[in-house]
Amino acid sequence: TPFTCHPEPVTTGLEHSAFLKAARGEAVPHTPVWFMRQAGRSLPEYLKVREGVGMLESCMNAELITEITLQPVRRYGVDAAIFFSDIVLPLKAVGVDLDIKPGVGPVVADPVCTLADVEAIPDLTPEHLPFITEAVRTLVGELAGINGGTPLIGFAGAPFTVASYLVEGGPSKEYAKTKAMMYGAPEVWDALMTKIAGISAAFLRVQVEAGASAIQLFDSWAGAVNRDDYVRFVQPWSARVLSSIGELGVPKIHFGVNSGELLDLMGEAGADIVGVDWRVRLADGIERIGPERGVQGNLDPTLVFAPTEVMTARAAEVIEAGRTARSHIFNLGHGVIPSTNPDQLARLTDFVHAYPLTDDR
Ligand code: 1CP
Repeated sequence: TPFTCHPEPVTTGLEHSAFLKAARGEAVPHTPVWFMRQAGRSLPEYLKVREGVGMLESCMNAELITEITLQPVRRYGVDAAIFFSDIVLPLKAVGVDLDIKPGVGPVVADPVCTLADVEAIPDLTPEHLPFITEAVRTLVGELAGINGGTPLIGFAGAPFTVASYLVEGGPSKEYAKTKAMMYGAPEVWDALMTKIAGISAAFLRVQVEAGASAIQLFDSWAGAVNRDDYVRFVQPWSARVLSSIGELGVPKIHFGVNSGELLDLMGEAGADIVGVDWRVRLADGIERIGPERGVQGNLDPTLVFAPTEVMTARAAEVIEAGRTARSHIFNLGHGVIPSTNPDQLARLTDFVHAYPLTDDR
C-alpha cells in the first residue's frame, strides 16, 4: 500500500447508500426511494406494538422508537429509515402541555398568544432527550447491517408549521390565529419563531450527533402563505434552523405540502434537496428549484389505490422527470395514507429499484 499521512477514512457502512449519494448530488445505481409516514399507521406490525400505548409515550420509549423505525425498512427494503417521533415531541420534552390525540393530531392545552407565553417556553437541551440519543444510536447500529447499510433520516418541524400548532392549539385549515399573530403582532411572532427555531435546531443536532445521516425539515403547512409573507415571516427562521446544523455536514431535505409557489424559496432557505408535493408536475418543480439542488417526490399518495400497473406507469413518469434534476429521491407527494395496502408499497419500492437508469448519471 502506498505511503500516506492521511488517516483511514471513517467507514460508516453507508458508502454504497443510493439515498446518500443522491442526497449529495452524486451518481446512483438506482433511484433511491423512501416514503413519508412509512413508519406507522398503515402497517399491521405497527398497530400491534402500539396497542394500548399512547403516541407520545411511544415517542419517548427508545425500544419502541427503534422497533417502529425498523419495521418499514425490513418490510419494503426502502433506501432510508425515517426516525419515529413527531414534530411536536421537542415541545413536549421542554414541558409544553400537549398531547397527540388519535385521529386528530397534536393538541396544545394552553395555546400561545402573548410575548409572555412565548417566553415561558424553555429552550431545548440534549438533557431533555436521552431517549432520542439512545434510540438513534441503537438504530444506526442495526441499520448498518440491513441491505448493505441503510441510512437514518432525522427530522424536525420547521418553525411555521410548529408555530401553527402552538398558536391554533391543534390542527387547522385556515391558520387564522397564526396569521393574525403574524400580521397583527409581528414582535410576538418573531419571538415565537426564534424560540421554535432554537428548539428544532437542537432536536436535529441531537439526532445527527447520535448518528443520523441526513435530515428533513418539515414545513408541511408553509403553503398557507404567499411568497412575500413567506420571505418576511417564515423563511428566515427555517434558514436559521438549516444553517445551524450546516457544520455537521449532513444532507438537508426541506418539504412542504401545497408548496408549489414556494419551491425556489424553500431551496434558498438552505436545503440540498427540496421535497415536491404531488400537485406540481415534477418537471416544473425541478425548473423552479434550479440546477443547484436535488428534488424529492412526488407520486400522488392515492395512486396506491389504483391498479398496480396504473401506479407503476405513473411512478415511471416521476422517475423519468426526476432524471432531469441534479438528483432525485423518489417519494410520495405527501405521507402514506393510513388505509394503504403495504403490499402495494412493496411493489412500488421494487418497481423503483428495478427501473433502469441506463445512461451514465
Ligand atoms: O397514534 C398514532 O399513530 C398517531 C399518528 C401519528 C404518527 C404515526 C402522528 C400524529 N405522528 C406520527 C409520526 C410522525 N409524525 C413521523 C414519524 C415517521 C413516520 O410516521 O414515518 C413524522 C416524520 C411526523 C411528522 C409530522 N407530524 C408532521 C410533518 C409531516 C407531515 O405529515 O406533513 C406533521 C404535520 C405532524 C403533526 C401530526 N402528528 C400526528 C398527526 C395526525 C399530525 C397532523 C395533524 C394535522 O393534520 O394537522
